[in-house]
Amino acid sequence: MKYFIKFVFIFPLLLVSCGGGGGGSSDSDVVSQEVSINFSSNLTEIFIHNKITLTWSSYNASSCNASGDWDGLREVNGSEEIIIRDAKESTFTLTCSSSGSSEEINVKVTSISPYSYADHWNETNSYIESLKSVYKNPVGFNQEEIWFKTFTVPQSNFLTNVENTIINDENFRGNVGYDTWINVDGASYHLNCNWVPTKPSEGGIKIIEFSNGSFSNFYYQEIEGCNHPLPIKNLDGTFQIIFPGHDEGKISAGQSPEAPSYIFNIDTKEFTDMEIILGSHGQGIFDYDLDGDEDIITTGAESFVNDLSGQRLNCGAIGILQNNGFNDFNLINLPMPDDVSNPNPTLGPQPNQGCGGAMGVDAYVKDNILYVVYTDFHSNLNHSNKSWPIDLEKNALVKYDLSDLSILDVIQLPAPYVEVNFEDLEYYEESWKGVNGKSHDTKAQFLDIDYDGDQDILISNQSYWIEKTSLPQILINNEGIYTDETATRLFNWNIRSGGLHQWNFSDINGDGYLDISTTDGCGGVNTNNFDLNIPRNYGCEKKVAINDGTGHFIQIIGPMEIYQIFENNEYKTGQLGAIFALDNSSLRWVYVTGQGCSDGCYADGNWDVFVVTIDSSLSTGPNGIDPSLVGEPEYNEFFYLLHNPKAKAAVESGEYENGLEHYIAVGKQEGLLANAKSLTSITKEGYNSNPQQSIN
Ligand SMILES: [Ca+2]
Ligand SMILES: [Ca+2]
Ligand SMILES: [Ca+2]
Ligand SMILES: [Ca+2]
Repeated sequence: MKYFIKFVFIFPLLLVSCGGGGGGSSDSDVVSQEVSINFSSNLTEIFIHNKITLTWSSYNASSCNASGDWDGLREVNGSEEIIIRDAKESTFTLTCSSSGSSEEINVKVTSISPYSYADHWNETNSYIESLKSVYKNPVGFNQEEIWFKTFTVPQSNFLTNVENTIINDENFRGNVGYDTWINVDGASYHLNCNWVPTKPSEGGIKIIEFSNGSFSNFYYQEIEGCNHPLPIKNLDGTFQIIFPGHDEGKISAGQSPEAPSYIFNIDTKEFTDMEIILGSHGQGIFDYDLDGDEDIITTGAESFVNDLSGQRLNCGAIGILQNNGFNDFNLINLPMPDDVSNPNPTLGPQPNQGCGGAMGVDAYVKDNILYVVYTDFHSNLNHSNKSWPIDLEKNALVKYDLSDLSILDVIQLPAPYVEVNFEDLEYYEESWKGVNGKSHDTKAQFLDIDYDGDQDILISNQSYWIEKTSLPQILINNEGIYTDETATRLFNWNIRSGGLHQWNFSDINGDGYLDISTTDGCGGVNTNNFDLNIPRNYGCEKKVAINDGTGHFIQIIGPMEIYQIFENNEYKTGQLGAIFALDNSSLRWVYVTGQGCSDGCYADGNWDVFVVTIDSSLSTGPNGIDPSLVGEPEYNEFFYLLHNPKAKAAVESGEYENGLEHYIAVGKQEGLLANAKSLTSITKEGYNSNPQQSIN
């Protein structure tokens, strides 16, 4: 749009006499010497902080004057660049005159603010305050208003559409299982698998396919049980999607929680029983033999590690599934420290005989050493003279010689965050003493999250006592010494959510640094013992948090944004929870619930597929906006506010509405750092599987 409002003032023509002298008159030429102006702006609508160029030329004018939103004398012809800082309609007036004529033109330019803020802080804060009022221990990390206001993506940016699908399995449900996704050839596959509490062999695999952003297929396979889909990448760029067997539903029936593993063929869309029986509670993806084909390390490769009933007397519970091609895996048993096989299992547990175990595991290989992190680590409980003593209930890092898998070193990791920092934790049950401990540590991952060149470790800590918590413990590697920096690295972070068995790393805001998306159920805030009016969706473990580039994470999207409650979309028990995917920079969540079904019931074949999207891709400015809209493409709001305390103070005092406004006004001139790029190096080549470590 262009606004040209032209005011032309016509003065009576002046008769100009010339020639002749004396008092005599002579014929005069009457020449039109009216002043006229051309005056325009190259842009008439801009985002604030952007530049316009005003250009003008005049005829017959002896001078020009600017007024309105600029002022002062101007040349009779010229151009000028102007940056408009505020959101408003500006009027630039140019008046050019000669002694007898004048013209004035107004040019109008509209400048708009790109900022929009989440408006549910008061609601969120009331939940935080309610929890604080009844809980003895912290309810979250760094939950101040500034972090919520300046980063949370507004609920109004989310759109929910509903599709329908048919699933003929009366036992279909979402728990207990976790999820991830994979993007292949323009399609993305939202992946989930589950087992069902107290019900043996009633699990399912769900794969929801989107093709070019549209819902296209739902693939479903009834299985005994599984809890983590594992998409692994081959050297040639193809993927295999593995669903390792795991069925805790069998425990209540007195059975071992093992189940067959499945593989999904993306080309044929077929599921195949891999004929590998596992009790795979926790796993990691890594390249064991450095051949470019990703391999898997898993717990429960012989039996379920929590099964200390005396059934499992020989060792080999930790397995590496070495990838030799599609559905072609070689199982390598990995010894744990102080494992001693029982030569005659029929005799039962014997002193100094038996095996260790773990609930979560991850690995990487460097310089012919295999590094393995074990959570809920326990070496042989019958061993009286251990070679590798580690305190009970701690997590551990074990180094193996890659050539013969002999143990080189065992390092005790810092205790789970909650065990060190929280009061009055209780054991979930007696059998966890000495084994899982008070914190059930379900997942581990090696990742260089602070981009300093060494592998840091994330461990999921879950505690199930009255003040149920879950959080990703962050252990930063300083020259081989691991330090717990959880509390100073998580922001706008609720820990009173469901469990935390799974997260994924991908670059959600397009700055090259890996961000985290967490996922688990919606068991959520434990309000059974208190009269708290907190909606169930607040307690869902569905977070998206961005990395500042040095390993700090701030939640920008959580369950209150994803699960927007409206009629017929109330949160329902048993539904398939929101599965996140990042697909060509667009974010999407999919969840499935029974059509016309109220809480706790199951649909008769007819299911609603809820598809939640955001109306734009996310970037590094305030609330996920693109900072190039205000002319600062490299700017990172989280980095800036976190690392420049005076900028944060200026925003908290209300002097600036966000860090970016402070940067533009004063910070840039003062040389304040606006991102981590000069401090860290990103090696995208090191990112492998999608999405576990992906740059999309
Ligand atoms: Ca390999
Ligand atoms: Ca533990
Ligand atoms: Ca590091
Ligand atoms: Ca990022």
